[in-house]
Amino acid sequence: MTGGTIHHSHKPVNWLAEVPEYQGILSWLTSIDHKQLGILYIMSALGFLVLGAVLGLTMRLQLMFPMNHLVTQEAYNQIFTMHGTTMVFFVGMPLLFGFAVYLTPLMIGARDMAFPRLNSYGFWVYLFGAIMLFFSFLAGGGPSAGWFAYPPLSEKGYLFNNGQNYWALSLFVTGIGSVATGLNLIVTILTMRAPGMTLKRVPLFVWMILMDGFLVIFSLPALNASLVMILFDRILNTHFFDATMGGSPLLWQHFFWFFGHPEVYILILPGWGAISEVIPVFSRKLLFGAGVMAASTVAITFLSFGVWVHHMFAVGLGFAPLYIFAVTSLLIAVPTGIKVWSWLATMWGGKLKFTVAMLHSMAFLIQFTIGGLGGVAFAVIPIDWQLTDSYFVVAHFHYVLIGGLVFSLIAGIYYWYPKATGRMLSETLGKWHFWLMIIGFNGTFFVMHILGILGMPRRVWTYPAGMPGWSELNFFSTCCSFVLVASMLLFVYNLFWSFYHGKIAGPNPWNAWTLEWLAESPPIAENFERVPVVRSRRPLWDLQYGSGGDGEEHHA
Ligand code: HEM
Ligand SMILES: [Cu+2]
Repeated sequence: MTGGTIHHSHKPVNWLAEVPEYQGILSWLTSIDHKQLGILYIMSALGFLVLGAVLGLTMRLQLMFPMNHLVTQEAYNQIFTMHGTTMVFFVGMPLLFGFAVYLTPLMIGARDMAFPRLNSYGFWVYLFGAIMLFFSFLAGGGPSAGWFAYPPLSEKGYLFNNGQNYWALSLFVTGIGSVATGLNLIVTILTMRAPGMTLKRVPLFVWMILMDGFLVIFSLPALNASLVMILFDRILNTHFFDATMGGSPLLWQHFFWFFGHPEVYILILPGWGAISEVIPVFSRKLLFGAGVMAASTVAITFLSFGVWVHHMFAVGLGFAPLYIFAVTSLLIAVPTGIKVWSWLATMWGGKLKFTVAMLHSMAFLIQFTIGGLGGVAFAVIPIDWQLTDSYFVVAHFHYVLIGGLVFSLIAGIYYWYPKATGRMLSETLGKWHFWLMIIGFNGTFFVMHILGILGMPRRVWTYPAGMPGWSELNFFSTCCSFVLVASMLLFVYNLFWSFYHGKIAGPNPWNAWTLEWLAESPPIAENFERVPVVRSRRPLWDLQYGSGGDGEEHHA
């Protein structure tokens, strides 16, 4: 049951493993509780992260020396395709949905999502789709046309094994789950908020999840439509993307990037949301310019549907579209820049507390800015023409995806782990993890900017000896990638170790002020005994010290 009933009978438990409703594997397999589903999403995303990292490490090992023969060329193609697809669709998407479905009801004072069964449907459909893609290895070989699968390469004439069919079917299935979950999040946020929680008072994280929901429901159908078309081309001999029969490979690129560009914002928005909760709490100040922050998210949501052609500057579209899309792409830097300044201004003059969550947030700020500046560089057409499909691109999107998305959501895990499990993560292990990750990540990917400028193309299986700097930089990058993977293993170890041995957290270990910290850790089955009337953007502060309206003058 959702809504209505309130548990009066429960005994307080302060550790996830003791929650009676969650015991036994069946309780997890059949759950429609948003908290369990959130944890399932996050755990499976972390599982796929390990898989994806193994693939990444294999590529780095292959590229460690010139003329290396660790894997074959065909295997390398499958590996980078599976790596990119896994990271974007089976790590990034479930990780953000995990945070969204776990936290949204708690943060708005609701008992569950609007449609709890649809919520469980979304998760299982995603997991089924993801496993189906890996099944392709048992059915004749993985896909090998890259994560954006441009025709004609992805057409049957060039790739006749079944991998590409699995690829299209798998993403089609997970796409259905994503749209279901996106809708569910929108309806939940619009209709299930606690009394008094106006849209102006929802935490920034929730606001960004609302925008994320809109991005999901408007962009993923475009991908799914094009996936059906490529499947028809491959299986039913239609010719949507076949130029020799009057079709257009460019059409695929338009469809794919109409989805693909918003997708990068789908991936990064929850990270921004997490940062917007973590930085204020560990600066002991309300978020600076929260209204502007919300407005700039809306602006980015709209703009992100109008920039897709910047992925196609090199295909020969003529100058008018190039100029238009260069300008819209540069425009996105404005609201994004506003966000970075807001986070900095929140820290400015605050009482900073350098917890591991805060450290990851600060690293996010620097690394995401580097990634973002790389993006601005690509919006400048001549620079794009020079650097497109070089390792500069690989550097750029890993700075956004790891430096931005992964760092910020790890900050979120350190911050909310006590809420979900009832125990604190070890800060000592966390600091080791943090510094190893900083060294490993920047060492691996920063030098790729230089490799790109020196002319190394992306998606190459090997390279000749004696190219300027290539051997040294590739060797260095691979060594650092081992440090990166070691740091991730330490993090996973911390997750398990702290689950059994971490300090008991209590409801509000960070002295934060949003509603999820009112619930017990872990929260009871329907989240709250009683939700207070919300009078400002910091309801827990109001409970403690009385309400001061919506002003931002109070510094805790
Ligand atoms: C252990 C960490 C990682 C390592 C060592 C790594 C390494 C690499 C390398 C070497 C490539 C270039 C392949 C080539 O062009 O030949 C690549 C591509 C890519 N990576 Fe990663 N990566 C890591 C983590 C991630 C993460 C966390 C994400 C996203 C969340 C990601 C997303 C991608 C994407 C989308 C591609 C493009 C694949 C394609 O061209 O089809 N990577 N990665
Ligand atoms: Cu883009």
